[in-house]
Amino acid sequence: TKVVSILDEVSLNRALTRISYEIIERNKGIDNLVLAGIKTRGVFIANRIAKKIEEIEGASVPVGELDITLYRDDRHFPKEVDEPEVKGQMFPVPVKDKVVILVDDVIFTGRTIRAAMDAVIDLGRPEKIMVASLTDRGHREIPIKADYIGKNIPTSKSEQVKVSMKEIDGKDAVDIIKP
Ligand code: 3GP
Ligand code: 5GP
Ligand code: MG
Repeated sequence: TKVVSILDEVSLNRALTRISYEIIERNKGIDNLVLAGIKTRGVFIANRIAKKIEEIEGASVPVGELDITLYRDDRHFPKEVDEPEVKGQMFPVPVKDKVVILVDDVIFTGRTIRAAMDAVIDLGRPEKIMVASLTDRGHREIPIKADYIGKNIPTSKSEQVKVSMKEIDGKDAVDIIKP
């Protein structure tokens, strides 16, 4: 295997700063915003974006957590037969009439985001749902797009995107693992 560096600590941080500004700009402020981090690394990313938004705007954005795993969780990597489903959620605020931004580290087939949308809609009717992802590796299997993207990473299906975050991996980085 070969490891190719895509983002280092500095460029990863800049990507999240840009996304934070884009979120504020496109929503004309932060009044109605709720961030929904998708476990595991999506939650760390959501919290970092919330911190940046607070630094920029001087007001806080609530962050909720969605736990979405493949319905068979005895395997680390998915097969076609597995479909992501919601295991749990922790939301500090209602989503009714809010702009809910789903936040994840990697968007790939889009199925995780679809499950996350179902979970959010089950909680109440948001005004709007948007998607922010640190990386987009392509290969969508359903018509879902990300509204805010840190880095587009063209990959083959056999490649893997490795996202490391200080909170659990001890460093900030995005790499491609080539088989
Ligand atoms: P995450 O919980 O931070 O997103 O799915 C468990 C972990 O395995 C994920 O961490 C993710 O980083 C990693 N992973 C790598 N490749 C894949 C993949 O193709 N699908 C899924 N679901 N996870 C992957
Ligand atoms: P999707 O449901 O879009 O296929 O996959 C999205 C979820 O699976 C994300 O939460 C992401 O963490 C994980 N995932 C899919 N592909 C990759 C990958 O190549 N690398 C990493 N790190 N995670 C991935
Ligand atoms: Mg993830």
